[in-house]
Amino acid sequence: NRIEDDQSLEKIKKALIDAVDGGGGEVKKDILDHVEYTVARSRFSFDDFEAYQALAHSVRDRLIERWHDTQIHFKKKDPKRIYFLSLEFLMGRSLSNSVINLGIRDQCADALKELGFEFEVLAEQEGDAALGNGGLARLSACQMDSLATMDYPAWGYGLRYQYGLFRQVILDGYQHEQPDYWLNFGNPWEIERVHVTYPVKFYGTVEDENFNGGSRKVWLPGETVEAVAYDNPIPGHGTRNTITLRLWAAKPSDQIDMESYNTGDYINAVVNRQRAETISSVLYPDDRSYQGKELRLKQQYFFVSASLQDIIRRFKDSHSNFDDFPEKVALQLNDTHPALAIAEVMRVLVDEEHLDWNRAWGIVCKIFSFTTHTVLPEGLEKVPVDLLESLLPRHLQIIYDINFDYIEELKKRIGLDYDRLSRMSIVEDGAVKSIRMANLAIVCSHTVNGVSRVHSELLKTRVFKDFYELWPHKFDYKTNGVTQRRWIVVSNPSLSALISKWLGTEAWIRDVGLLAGLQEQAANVDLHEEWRMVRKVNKMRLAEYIEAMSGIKVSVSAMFDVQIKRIHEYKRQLLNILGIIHRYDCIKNMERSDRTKVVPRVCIIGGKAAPGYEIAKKIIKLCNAVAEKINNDPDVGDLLKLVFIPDYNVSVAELVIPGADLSQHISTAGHEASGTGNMKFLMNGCLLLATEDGSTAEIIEEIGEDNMFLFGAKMHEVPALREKGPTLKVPLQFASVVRMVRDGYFGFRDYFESLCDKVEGGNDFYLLGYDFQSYLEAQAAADKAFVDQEKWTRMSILSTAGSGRFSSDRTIEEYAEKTWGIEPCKCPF
Ligand code: GLS
Repeated sequence: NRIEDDQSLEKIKKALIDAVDGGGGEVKKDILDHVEYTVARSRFSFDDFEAYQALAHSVRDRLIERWHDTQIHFKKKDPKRIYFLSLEFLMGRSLSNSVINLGIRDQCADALKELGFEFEVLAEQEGDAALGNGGLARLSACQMDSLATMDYPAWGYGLRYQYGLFRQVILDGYQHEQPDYWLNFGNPWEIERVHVTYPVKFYGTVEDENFNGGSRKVWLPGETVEAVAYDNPIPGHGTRNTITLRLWAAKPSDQIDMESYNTGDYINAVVNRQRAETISSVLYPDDRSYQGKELRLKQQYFFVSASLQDIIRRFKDSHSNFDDFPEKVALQLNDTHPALAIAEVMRVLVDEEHLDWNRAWGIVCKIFSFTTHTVLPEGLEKVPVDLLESLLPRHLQIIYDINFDYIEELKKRIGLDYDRLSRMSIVEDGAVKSIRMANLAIVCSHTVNGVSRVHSELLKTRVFKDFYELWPHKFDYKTNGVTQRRWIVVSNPSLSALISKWLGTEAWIRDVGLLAGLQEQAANVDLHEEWRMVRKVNKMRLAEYIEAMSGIKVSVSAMFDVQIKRIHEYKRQLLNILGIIHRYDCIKNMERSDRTKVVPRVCIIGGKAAPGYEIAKKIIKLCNAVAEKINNDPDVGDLLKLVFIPDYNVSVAELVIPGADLSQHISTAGHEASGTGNMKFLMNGCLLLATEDGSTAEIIEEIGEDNMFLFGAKMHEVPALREKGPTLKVPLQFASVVRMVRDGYFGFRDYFESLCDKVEGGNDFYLLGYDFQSYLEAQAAADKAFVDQEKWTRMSILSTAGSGRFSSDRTIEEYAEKTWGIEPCKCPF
């Protein structure tokens, strides 16, 4: 879309004159200036990408003004601040979100139109910032949006990975991973702070030193790396407040290793320095499992140390007594990944600020809160002691000291119950002696949060039972939420406009409880008509995307049935695929005359498998193999299609969710800590087909069982069912669809054998066979409801209307009031 013809030139010249005259063309002028001076292209000739860059910089200028004002305001007021420490943030694209939150979406679109560009087209030019794996990371991003919107004095801290989550490429149906060098084309949404740097130290030894007649520990580190800040301003909606997400990048330290230079080994000295940069180079793609890798531990400490130096420096700017620290600072540990922060604060207070141990400990116990996001034992991080000892010798000593005091205290409370003491110890004495990061976080935090009510029950009764019995007051939960700004306003503008029209206000964008007002209109035929129209347009958009990406043509009158999330055995994408095979088989065996009764479906599956997770990769291959068969079977036609959407990420979700009729959240009960995809679909009026797991249990309370399709074993039934092993009854249909896969009906017989073995012969840990019958029944109920479009539309409206509780605004308010003890600090306009 290069502007070269004369007519466009004329337009631009006119726009320039308008701009100089101040004729409402401020944004236009800014865009053109950025084309010329930032992008360094002629203002008479620039393409879509360059226009995007110029627009992004114009928006960034406005963000920076607000951001400065906010920071000055926070400094003046000096409120208690929340520091949100997270190793992962899935921000996705920033342009649309920023202009909407700044309230300049229309202005930008108008300016672009005059320049011959379309806002939507430019928005697509932006890459997807994928500095995280899945739900946990996207949750952090949603929570940042809510913190800014609700005027909380907050900072996010994380790592600026050069390579985000890998790109998934599907070749012959198999997943391949390609590096995502997302910074290739620059990133206008960040500001490099070359002067905000801190040294981070590793390795070395700890020595005793005489001090005040006694002795103290001194860490003599062996390696120093520099952390450089990159600030990402996060604008709130309908407020001037714009907060900071500060991400750290590793750079070689300026401290010159004279030894190497003097030995004449100049090249190696430079290469060694460069190695420092690898610390922030790549995001670990494993979701919920940890392998005790040195680089991972280095990343954790690197971001924790830099963040704490920054936080402590800010505190010391206006305070001299560390006893005031808990009044000014709340530190949120997003999962155990930043748990080293606990040992680091102790180290700084004791070794560098020279507080005595007990005083430092008193402070530590007041500042940390911890949220755990898992129920799976393999999700709980353990760090081998050997690794910690070599990388962070002083921290290991500190953790040992904390553990010693704590175990002594514990003995007084629970007596000499050695089994329990050993379970509760921070140090695990096994084949590989390790530090249990979750235990460290629980012992040292004042609050331990779960992410849904069901999750919290599991924490109290199973995962952290011993701790709950000791400290019931520490345990709480804040059900996750997602931001309606991103998940309705940005991704579904037509629905957003429709909601505002029918509620007669846009106030729901900041006060999502107002969505409940749609309930009373749920039977209104005019609303129904408009609602269906919006949904249809979104489905058309999705259908175009599917065709462009896979060549598969799908009919928008079919039911779009979607399951998009990380591929995991417990999430049971395999159950979905086996259900599709069953549907296919039924259609094939049906009398022609009966086929008219079949509700046409487009089944859409998307998600990445961790690169080393073999079974998950086989599930992707199976999905593609089944799709190949079904989509090329003329006998089935539009009655059934299966599409695997490659490289699922935030931007893809923004496109897929508004176009879904039905979405599946079908984890084996008791395995999904919360789930947040279900909330995004719900807000968009998509009906849920789900098990009663994670946050779904709370969704049921809001919209009622009748407005969704529930199935499957309940959480309390699962252990007994597993006990039954091979004697557990499974329906014939299940055996028959698995047989089709085993027999090579979809090809790749040998390759799929181990996948089939996972769900048969007493190995069916996730109970696919047991749940199959009720799954099919729920699917049949969905078909039946879909035929009755009036009923379906009512259910859809009620889903959106009932989604208010699942806004991250509510979650953040709960954290602010109950856990962090912070107040809004609103920057004047
Ligand atoms: C996760 C859980 O698995 C999800 O259930 C949860 O919704 C999410 C956010 O709390 O956190 N834990 C994790 O390690 N990745 C997740 O998505």
